[in-house]
Amino acid sequence: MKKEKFAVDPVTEELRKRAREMGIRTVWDRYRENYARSKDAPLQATCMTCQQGPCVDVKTEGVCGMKKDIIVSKNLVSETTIGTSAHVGHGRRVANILRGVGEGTVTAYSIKEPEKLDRIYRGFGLSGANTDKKKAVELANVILDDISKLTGAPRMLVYRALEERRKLWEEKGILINGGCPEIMEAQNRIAMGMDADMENLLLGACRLGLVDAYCGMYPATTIHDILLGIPNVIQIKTGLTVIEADKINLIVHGHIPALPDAIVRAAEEYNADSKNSPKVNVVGMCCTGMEVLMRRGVNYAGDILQQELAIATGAIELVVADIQCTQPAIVDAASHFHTKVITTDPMSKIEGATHIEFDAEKADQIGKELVEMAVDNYANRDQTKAYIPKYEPHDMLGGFSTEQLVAALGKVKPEDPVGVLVDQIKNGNIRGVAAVIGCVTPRDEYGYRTVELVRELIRNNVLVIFTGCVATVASYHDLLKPDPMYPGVGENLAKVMDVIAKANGLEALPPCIFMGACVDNSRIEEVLNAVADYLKVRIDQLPVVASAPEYIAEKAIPIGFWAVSLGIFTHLGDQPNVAASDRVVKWLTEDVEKIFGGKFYVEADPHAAAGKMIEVIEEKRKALGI
Ligand code: BF8
Repeated sequence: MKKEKFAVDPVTEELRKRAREMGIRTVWDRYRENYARSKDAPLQATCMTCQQGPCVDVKTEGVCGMKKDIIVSKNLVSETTIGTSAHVGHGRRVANILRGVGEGTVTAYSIKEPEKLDRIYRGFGLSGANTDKKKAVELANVILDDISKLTGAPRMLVYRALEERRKLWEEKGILINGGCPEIMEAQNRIAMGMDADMENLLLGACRLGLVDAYCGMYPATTIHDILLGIPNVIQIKTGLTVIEADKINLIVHGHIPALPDAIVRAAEEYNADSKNSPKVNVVGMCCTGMEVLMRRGVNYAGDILQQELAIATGAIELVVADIQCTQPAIVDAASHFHTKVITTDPMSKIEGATHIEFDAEKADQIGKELVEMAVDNYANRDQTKAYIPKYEPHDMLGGFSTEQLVAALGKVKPEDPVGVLVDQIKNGNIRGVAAVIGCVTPRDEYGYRTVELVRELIRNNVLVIFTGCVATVASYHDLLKPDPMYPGVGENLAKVMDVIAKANGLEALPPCIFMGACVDNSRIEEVLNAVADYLKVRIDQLPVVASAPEYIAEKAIPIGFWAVSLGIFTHLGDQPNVAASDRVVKWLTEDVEKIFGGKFYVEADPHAAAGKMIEVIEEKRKALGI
């Protein structure tokens, strides 16, 4: 059968062309140039950390005698540490905001979800606080203690991970202490003349995966929910054409939704005044965009690859970036227009951008200032240079927090919501669950890997759960658009979705379920834990797989190690930089399975990857006797 050509999002294509014509360099241009120069780089084992070297493209051992396998493992630990630090830094920032809200120094946010606060507070074994504010302070202090303490497992891990996993991690020697000491020791073990045991190093990477989850992602999701609201089903639009030619366009970009929330409020206030015209159009980008999409229904302009393209519309007044995934090149793109780029975090400045530091105690004031700045900058827009392709944005239904998912299932069977999902997995209407997460890559046609992979999974009745930028491209191919015909969805899966939709008064569910930003991978573990607990089996026995078909950020590496340590078969579209060592590749893709029940699997071709993931799901079903 002749394969149909993959249809790339036409808006992205059109704006790439425009960027080229205007001399605006995009990620695709830089990718081509750099990759052309270093296409063999992924095969190299290079150590740059001591002055005996650098030992470049080591064939057997470095000057110090470190074997190639160790260099490769050490570099992987280094990359994992960076990714982990990013998420722990995120957790720390929002824990400080929660504490400020509790202490009364931060007034721009409030406890929006006292029930969730109380649930987590009690889940942590805390008691005695008689007000929400006191609970907030205590909870924030415990989370900050989890991040900093020298000994003892983080309370979040003890609370969230299943006991069986915690015991296994302890037995295998990877049960972690506080987040920062773990990160420090990870750096320590890769110093010159330190850890030269491949398995020990790679188990160290697994440790970092746990740090990322329980000192980074979980704290972030939990606190975002408590302060900004637990997401509920919400309808939004996605795509670069949510940028509107006749409006003042302000992009919120990065990962932490605190300042964006204040910006959205300030924009609403500005727009409510009938004297003010044109109106301000706040749109989202990367994971910050997903956070405000989930909770505030803010339309989503684009993912990591599209940041220059958004600016190339010539219709962006302001880009406000907090942390992570901001390509410094947006400053160059902005220099072609009137667009101003604002950085807001002291660890994430960009040369050529304006830095306005975020201070939670002044969030409302800063939010207003930024909206005013966008309004003022509109006067500088050259309308002859503004260009937005003539395509409608895409519909997307998001907002599936764990709580929302359980509530939706509860409408089918109030006394047993998890049982609804479990029954459908057991009877085979849902063959299994695939968590498809992570970024988008410039390596091949935009979105090709994700979209083709997911189409194949849902056609085979595998329920796909999304977090992160991969959901963007999925939405451009209507994989997040509710459609009662359930196009492309396997008949049995479609029937299940339809029953759940109808029970909730919805016309349809989307073909895939969007659970939020990358930190919201924590929500996925909550769902898996609930299902494993219900069935009284281990996570590694469930017909569940994970995939990061287009991962690019370092943060994906610890997430991958966490998934594998949870016992999940984890597909990566690209291999991390480990190809120079067959031993390391074998450990990651085979040996680790004997320890935790999960392993990595690398495959760039989405059809082959989907086939393998379905095969694993079927094997697990067989082993469970379902
Ligand atoms: O935080 S924004 S490019 S790193 S997926 Fe990937 Fe996108 Fe970055 Fe995950 Ni979220």
